[in-house]
Amino acid sequence: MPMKPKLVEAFHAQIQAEFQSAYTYLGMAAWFMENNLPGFAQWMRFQWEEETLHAMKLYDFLHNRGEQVALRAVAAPSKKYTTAVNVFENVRKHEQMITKSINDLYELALKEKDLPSQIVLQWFINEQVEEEAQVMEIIERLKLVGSDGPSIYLMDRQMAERPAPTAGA
Ligand code: OFO
Repeated sequence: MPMKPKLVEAFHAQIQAEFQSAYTYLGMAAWFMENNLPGFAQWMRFQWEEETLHAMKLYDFLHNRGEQVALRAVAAPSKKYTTAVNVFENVRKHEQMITKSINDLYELALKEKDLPSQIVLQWFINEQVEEEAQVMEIIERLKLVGSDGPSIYLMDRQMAERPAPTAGA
């Protein structure tokens, strides 16, 4: 069954938002590299991959529904960060915005009575809960560590242990 044009448009906007997330996190990976925190940089690179997988999940969904995929431009990410906590505060703000856009998209799928869209978006609703919780945990740990060099070094090594994302992530 074809999707309503308004819903397709909203999916296009969400694909753009996921690619924007990916690009933003790739910019943050570069900042961490430049600030001698390779573990955090690796974590961000995996986050870039994960966001790309999110975008592709929506991309494939539209294609499987017989709809066209219209890719939109993504903006250059900011690199004006001050500290690791500041980077993750920006991630938190960004993810809260993404959560809102996923929730709005789900509301629209409900309104349009599009059941397959609702199901695919339920996965994203759960994912956003996880993403926000994960970022909050990192912020809390960073605040605990403060400016203690050896603790930052240790945390950087732990961040590097994050496994590579998979399509189900
Ligand atoms: Fe796609 O979850 Fe973050 O943005």
